[in-house]
Amino acid sequence: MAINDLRSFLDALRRENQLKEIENPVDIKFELAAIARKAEMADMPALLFKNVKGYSIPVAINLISTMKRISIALEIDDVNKVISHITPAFDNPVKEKMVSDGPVKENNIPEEKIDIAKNLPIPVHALKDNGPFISAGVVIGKDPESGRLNLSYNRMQVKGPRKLGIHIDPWRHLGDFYKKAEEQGKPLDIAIAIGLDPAIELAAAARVPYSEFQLAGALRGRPIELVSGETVDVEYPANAEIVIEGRILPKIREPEGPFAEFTGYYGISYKEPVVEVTHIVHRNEPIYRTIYGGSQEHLILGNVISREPVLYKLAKHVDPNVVAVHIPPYTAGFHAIISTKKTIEGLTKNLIFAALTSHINIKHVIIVDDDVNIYDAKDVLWAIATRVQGDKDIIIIPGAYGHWLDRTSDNGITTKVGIDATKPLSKAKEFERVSWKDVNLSEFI
Ligand SMILES: Cc1cc2nc3c(=O)[nH]c(=O)nc-3n(C[C@H](O)[C@H](O)[C@H](O)COP(=O)(O)O)c2cc1C
Ligand SMILES: [Mn+2]
Repeated sequence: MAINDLRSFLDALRRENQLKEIENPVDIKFELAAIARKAEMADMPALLFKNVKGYSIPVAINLISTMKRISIALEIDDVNKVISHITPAFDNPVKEKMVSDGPVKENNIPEEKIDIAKNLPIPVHALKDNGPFISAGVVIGKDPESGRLNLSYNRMQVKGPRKLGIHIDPWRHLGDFYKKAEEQGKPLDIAIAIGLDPAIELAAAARVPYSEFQLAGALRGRPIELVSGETVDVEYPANAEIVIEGRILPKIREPEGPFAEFTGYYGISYKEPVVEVTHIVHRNEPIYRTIYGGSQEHLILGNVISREPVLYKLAKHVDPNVVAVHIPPYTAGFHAIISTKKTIEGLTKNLIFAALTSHINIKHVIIVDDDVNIYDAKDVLWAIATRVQGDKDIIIIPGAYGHWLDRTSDNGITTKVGIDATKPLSKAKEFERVSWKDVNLSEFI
């Protein structure tokens, strides 16, 4: 059956042994996320916590931590085809479809009954996160001028029964809409959609000049169905598990955070806008969805999936013999690794420039030969260990622009480094890798 919501995705993960359902009771504070962290680091399946102490709503996490799970999410049979499936979707948006009703409207919590931390199992994730945060809520806003919709992730700290802090980098589309509303002294209506078709989760992390629902539609090859809000002038997915309606208030800024950042460090506390919650709708037996800060799925969503297609295009442009590219989520998205079938000495250095221009976050580039598995950090480090001479194979470019959250940078001004870990062509014979008979382990062990 086609995947069109969170539950059909969970079914697909279950069928592929990629979901572990946990019946043991867990604490919403620290414990749930700590279990998810250990499980993700140990390459375990996605998790569905069915017994969260004090709540009747289960919590799903680590759903798209790996490319394999993303291939399941997008119903692509070959994990190696994920990036080539996603790339053309960006240029072929599929318009949303309005429907009059949907499962998300099966239940509602009116204003007077809202106490968000009691209504929903919102975890406190890392030990120094400043309280419970909604982290996998896709925020849907509408441009006050053009009326177009926008999707983005914005962490939201629970601050009161109907009050959330919202972290919005001002250059984001949502920041732009909020500025326009604020200039007119008006609040900005939003819907926070939680527990979604993973195509919508993936699209929400991308930056496109049109509604990200249309990118999700392109990924699915059919329009995403939306219903209108009850108390807000914003549309949201008919099949969402839970939607929180509210408005970002004008002219108010309050401290928000810290919260674990994608870099693996704590962010600092910022003065951020505040959301007043007006209404909650949810499906029968809803499922809550969360992402812990700095997780592999946080990185894959924000730093890998939307950047690898650009990296691949630029690398192929410079060197048609490029085999594969990867931005490993475990490097905070700061590394790019490229493998190529080297035929000309020197071109591997040009590949370093290609990677550095693919995204400002790329800080360290590693080029390897095609016998190195770029998805295996051990193999890549081995290539650096055995194929690099520091004086010839490392390029250093100081004073370039990077990400300001890189704590070693000077407000984003950073040093870029390229490592050419390919074998010198002239000595190829001395680099013959040790080879082994091909055996099937399961026949013996
Ligand atoms: C899990 C996750 C959490 C994020 N949290 C925030 C956040 O708190 N504030 C923010 O401005 N961007 C955050 N981002 C980044 C934006 O949501 C993302 O880049 C999105 O594409 C921005 O939307 P826009 O391009 O439509 O402006 C987060 C991304 C992910 C994947
Ligand atoms: Mn956008």
